[in-house]
Amino acid sequence: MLYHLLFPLHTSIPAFNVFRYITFRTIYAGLTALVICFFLGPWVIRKLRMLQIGQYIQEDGPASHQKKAGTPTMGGSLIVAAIAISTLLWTDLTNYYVWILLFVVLGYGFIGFYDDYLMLIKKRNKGLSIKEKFLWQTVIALLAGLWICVTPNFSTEVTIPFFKRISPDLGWGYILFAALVIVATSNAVNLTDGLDGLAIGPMIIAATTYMVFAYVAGHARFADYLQLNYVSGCGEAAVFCGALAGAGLGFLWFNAYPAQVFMGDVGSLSLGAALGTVAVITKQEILLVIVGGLFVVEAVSVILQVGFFKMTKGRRFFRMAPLHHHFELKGWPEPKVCVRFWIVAIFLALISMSTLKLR
Ligand code: 57M
Repeated sequence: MLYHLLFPLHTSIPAFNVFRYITFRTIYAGLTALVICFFLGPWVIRKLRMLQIGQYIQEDGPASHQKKAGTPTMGGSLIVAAIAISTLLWTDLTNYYVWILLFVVLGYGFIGFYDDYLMLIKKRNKGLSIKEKFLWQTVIALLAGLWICVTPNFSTEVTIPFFKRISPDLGWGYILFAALVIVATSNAVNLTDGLDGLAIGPMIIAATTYMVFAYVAGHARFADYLQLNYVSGCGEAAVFCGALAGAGLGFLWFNAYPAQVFMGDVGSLSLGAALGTVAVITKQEILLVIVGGLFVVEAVSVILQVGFFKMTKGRRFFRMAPLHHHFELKGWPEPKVCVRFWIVAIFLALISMSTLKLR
């Protein structure tokens, strides 16, 4: 909005020329989202407390989690609002990708919100059933996939990291592929969100990484130089990533150990879906396995644990899944697990950045 309101004035106020630049708008999108979370955070936490939207803690989890009972949850509503407001303020609103990203964040935010609402307010034990949640996640992801595919000049080829000459064209099958990436990322982030700061830290790191990829892929000359798939207009996704990273940092202020608020499904489902969508739009879909490697490892730990449990009729591969619980039960204090997982996420982000040169 600011871009549309202020950039046209650059003929009389030359300083407003700066609104043209994606880099400038990305920085300010980040700062705006951060400031929104920072200032509204205490108010949101107070409201959630007043409404008694406190976390119920399962008894079979690590004992250290019992003291977290009653911590306000659904703080993800603040993240979603901060991302949406900042994106609306700083992006070029004629850009298709901006609307696709907003559609996904708000759509998944709504599913998560409804799930949290059933669980906490209506006190229905488990919220939406797994089938219901999966169905709505798939519907939104398929619509987003279709929208992406019909965006002018969008290529349905898949980029394989490190192999610039191999890029299979999926044609209309790309819609299914995009939906798979979005749904899987959303659920992987949801599984990771089990310790203070554990999901939001790697989310900030992944958003920052994709901010770079979106900027480069949307810049014809840089994309050509780095031999990336050029995606006309995807530079605006960098501004969105700025908002994502900024909102994440603002939320982390309150979610850092010991957390004053949890994000709830409204946060974890929407953030994961946003990340998946950015990966698709920037045409770095498979690279997400490295950028979001930590989320992948957490999800795989659950698959392994459940598979092993069923095959061996009750034996466990890890002390408890997802993986962060395994380390907690080994005696690592919660902040140590969290910071070490962040270090792994930074390591993976750097490896993924190296694919800009290694190909
Ligand atoms: C949600 N939710 C957290 C909070 C957060 C199939 C199975 C592996 C599914 C899995 C599951 O349900 N995962 C998805 C995980 C919960 O956090 C809430 O949920 C939101 C995210 N959706 O925002 O509102 C708890 O996590 C802790 N937490 C923090 N700090 C935070 O910033 O400490 C969350 C955010 C909170 C709080 O304690 O209550 C969760 O873990 O429930 N299920 C599990 O993860 C369960 N694992 C399990 O059953 N493992 C089995 C195998 C056979 C599947 C095993 O290993 O034996 C674990 N979760 C719990 N207890 N609570 C283990 C048992």
